[in-house]
Amino acid sequence: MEKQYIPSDIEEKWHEIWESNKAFETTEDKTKPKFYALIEFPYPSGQGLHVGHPRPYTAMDIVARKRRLEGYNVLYPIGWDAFGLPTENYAIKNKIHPAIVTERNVARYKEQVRSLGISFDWSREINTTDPNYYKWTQWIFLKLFEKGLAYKKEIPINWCTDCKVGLANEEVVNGGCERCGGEVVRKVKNQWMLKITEYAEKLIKDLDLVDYIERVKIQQKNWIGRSEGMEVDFSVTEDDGIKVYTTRPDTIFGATYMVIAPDHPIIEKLQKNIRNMAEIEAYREEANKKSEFERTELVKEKTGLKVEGIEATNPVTGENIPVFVSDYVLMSYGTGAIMAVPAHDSRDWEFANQFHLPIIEVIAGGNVKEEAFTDTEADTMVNSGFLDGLSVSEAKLKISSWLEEKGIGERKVNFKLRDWVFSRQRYWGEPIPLIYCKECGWVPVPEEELPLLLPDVESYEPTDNGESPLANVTDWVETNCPKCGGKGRRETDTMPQWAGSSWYFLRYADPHNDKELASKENLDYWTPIDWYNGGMEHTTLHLLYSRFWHKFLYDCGIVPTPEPYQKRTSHGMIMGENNEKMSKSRGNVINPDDLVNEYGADTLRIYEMFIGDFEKSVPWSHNGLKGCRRFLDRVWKLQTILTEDTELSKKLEGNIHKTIKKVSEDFEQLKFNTAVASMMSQVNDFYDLGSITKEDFRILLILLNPVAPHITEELWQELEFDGFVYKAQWPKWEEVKTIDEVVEIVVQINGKLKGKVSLARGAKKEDVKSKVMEEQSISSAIANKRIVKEIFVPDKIYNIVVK
Ligand code: ANZ
Ligand code: ZN
Repeated sequence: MEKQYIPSDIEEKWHEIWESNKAFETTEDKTKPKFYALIEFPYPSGQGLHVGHPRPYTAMDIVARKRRLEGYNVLYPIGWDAFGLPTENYAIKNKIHPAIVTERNVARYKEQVRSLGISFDWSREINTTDPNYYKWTQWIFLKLFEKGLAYKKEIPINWCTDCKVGLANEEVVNGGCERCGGEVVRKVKNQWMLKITEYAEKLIKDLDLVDYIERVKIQQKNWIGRSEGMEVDFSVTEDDGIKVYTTRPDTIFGATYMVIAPDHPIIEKLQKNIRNMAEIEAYREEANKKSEFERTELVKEKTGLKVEGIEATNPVTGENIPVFVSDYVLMSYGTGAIMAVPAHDSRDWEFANQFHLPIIEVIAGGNVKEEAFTDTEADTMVNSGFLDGLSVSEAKLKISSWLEEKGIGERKVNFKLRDWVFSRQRYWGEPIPLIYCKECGWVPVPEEELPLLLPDVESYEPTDNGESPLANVTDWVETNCPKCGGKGRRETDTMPQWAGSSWYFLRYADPHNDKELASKENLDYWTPIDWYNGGMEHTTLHLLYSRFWHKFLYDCGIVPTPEPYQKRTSHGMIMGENNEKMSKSRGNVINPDDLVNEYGADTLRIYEMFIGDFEKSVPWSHNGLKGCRRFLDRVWKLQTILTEDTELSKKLEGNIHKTIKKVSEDFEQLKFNTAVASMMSQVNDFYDLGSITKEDFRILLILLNPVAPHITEELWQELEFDGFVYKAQWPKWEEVKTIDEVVEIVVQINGKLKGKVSLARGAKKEDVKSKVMEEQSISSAIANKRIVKEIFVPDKIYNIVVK
C-alpha cells in the first residue's frame, strides 16, 4: 500500500530541501538567458498575510518556475516595504519602537510566505528600513536635488486630518485619504516636491516601448492627462489682459463670459477697480477650504460671483463680456482662467443657466437649450464669422493659425499631472538628507555621511502643528553646515512611503553592494524586469513613481534602459464569500495559515489559480477549495493505476500533447484557471482509461509542478524519477499530435441508415449523442417516439432504437 497524501508531512520537508540545495537562487552564470519576475513586495502590517497575497505570488511563481524548467537563469526576489504609517500608528498605540514592530511583522510574514512554497530567492531579500538600503534611497534623493528636481515650496496640499500628514495627489482617492479613508482638507505648507512633471511627456510616450495590459496604460495616460490646446489673450479694462487655456479655440465665437479662479492674481492687481472685493474675498476663503476633488466634481451645483468693475473683450467678436470668479476653475491648471462657452461645455452650461448668461450656439447639431452639445466630430460651425460652414476640426486649425498670426494666441500642451509632494511630517520614514543654513541655503549631507540614520525619539506622535516628531530631537536637528561650517538645521520631514519602493527592483540585482546601489554589470544583465505583476491600485502611485525615478536614473547614466518593466499585468482581488471586501470589521477575513494547515499549501495555491479569471475580482468559496484538495488526492492516487503497458499510452497521446500545449500557452497568458482545468480533465482521462504510464505521469508532474510544487516533488521521488522536478525540462508538444483526427459516425434509427455526423476520433458517447440530436432529420424522425435503447460503437455507429 502506498503512502497517504498528508501535506503537512511533506511540505516543510521540501522547503528545507530547496533551501539547502539553493534551488531557487540565481546563478552567476551571465551567459545563460535571464528572466526577472517581480511581484510588489509586501508591506508587513500587523495583520499578517491576507488570502489576496498568494494570488499574484503564485501566479508569478508559476511563470518563474516554468522559466527555470525552460533553462533560464531566473530572478524571483522578495523583500519588505516596511516604512510607513500603519507600523508607526501601531508603535504609537502600543508604545513599541517601530523598528521592533517591523522586525516582528517581517518575521511573521516571512514564515507565512515561506509556508506557501513560493520559489523566491531568499538570498536577495531586502528591507527598505535597513540603513544599508535607505542609504541609496537618500542618495537618489540627493541626485534629484542636485539636478534641480527636488525643490521646497509653500503650496496648498492635501492634508489628512486623521493621519495628520500631507498627501500627494495620487494618495487622495475619491476625496479621502488613500490609507485611512479620512477627511482630506487643504493646508498651505512648505513642502519638498519632486518634479515628476518634467517627465510627463516621456511617461506617456514611452508606454509605447512596453507591454502593459491596456487598462494600466489607459489609467496612466488619463492620470498624466496630456492635453493639447491654446493660450488665448482676452483684453480686460485697465489691464494687459487675462490669458485663458482652451482645448476648443474653435468655439471662441460662443465665449459669452470668462471665469477666473478665486485666487487668480488679477484680482489683487485690479482691486482698486473692483467694487465687490469683500464678497470676492469671502468667496475665496470658502473655496480654499475645499479640496480640488470637491471643486471639480461634475454633479455639484455651481457657485460663483461676478467681478464688478472690470470687463473683458472677446478677441474675435470684439464684444464686451463679464468676468466671474468660480471655484470650478482651478488656479493650478492651465492659466487659472477660462473663456466660457456654455453652448458646448457642460460645466459652463450649468453655470450660465444658474446665472442667466447668454448661450450662443456655434456648432449645429445639438439642442443647446436642453444641454451642452459637446460632439467634437460635428460638421458645421455656425454664428462664427469666418469659421461658418467648417467642420469642428477644420475650424480648430483655422482659428488657431488666425490667433497665432494676430499674436493673441499660442499653441500649448498642458498636463494634469502635478509635482509629487514628497515630505511627510512623520517619524517612520527615510530622513531627508538636507541641512538648512542661513548663509548657504539647503545643503546636502555629504555622500560619505550617508546613510543619515533615523535618530531615536521618545515619542512618535505626530504633532498638531504639522511638524514631524523629529523636530523635537534638538541635538539631531542642530548641526553644522557642511559647506561653511556655520550653524545649520536638519530637515525634519521624512520621505513618503513610496520612496523606498521607487527603486527596490534595482537593488535586487545586487542587494549586498555597499559601493553602489547596484553594479553596472548586474544591472546590465538583470534589467529590465521581464514581467511585473501588481495591483491596479498602484497604477497611478507606485508604478508611476518608480517609472519616473527609473527614467531619472537612466538620464543620469545609472540604469541601462529607459523603462524599468518590460511587461506589466494585474490581478483581481479576492473578495469575501458574498462578494464583499474582506475586512476585520466585517469579520470575513480568511487566514491563509489556517488553510495551509488544514489543506496544504498546494491546495491553496491551486485554488487561488483555479478560482476564476486572474484579472477579475472573485468571491472566496470554501467548497471550491475542497474541490481542489480532492483533485490533488486524485493526482496522488494515480499511483494505484500505474501501468507498464506503454501501448496504452498511445491511446491518450493526442490528449497529452493537447494538455501540454494548453498548459504551456495558458500560463503565459494569465489563464491559470483554464490551465488547471485542463490538467484536471487530463487526470480524469487517466482514470477513465483505468491506467497511466510512468512517462505520462512524469509529464503530468512537470506540468503541475509550477502550481503545486510540493506534491509533485514528492511523487517524483516516490516514482523514482531522476533528481528533482524543479530541475526537470519543460515538456514540448508536437502540433500535429494536437490535431484531432475526424471520423464519420453512421447514425441509424432501428438499424436503418439515417445520416452521418463528423467528430474527433475517440469522442465520448454524450458528445456524439448531442451532435446526433442537433441533426434536424434525426430529431424529427424520433419526435413523439419513445427511445428504448441506444447502441454506440465508438468511432463507428450510433444506433437509436425507438418504439
Ligand atoms: C473653452 C471650451 C469650450 C472648453 C468647450 C471646453 C469645451 P482638458 O482637456 O482637461 O485640458 N479649463 C481650462 N483651464 C481650466 C482650469 N484651470 N480649471 C477648470 N477648467 C479649465 O480641458 C481643458 C478645458 O477645460 C479648457 O477648454 C477649458 O474649457 C477648461 F466647448 O475652453 B475649454
Ligand atoms: Zn552654510
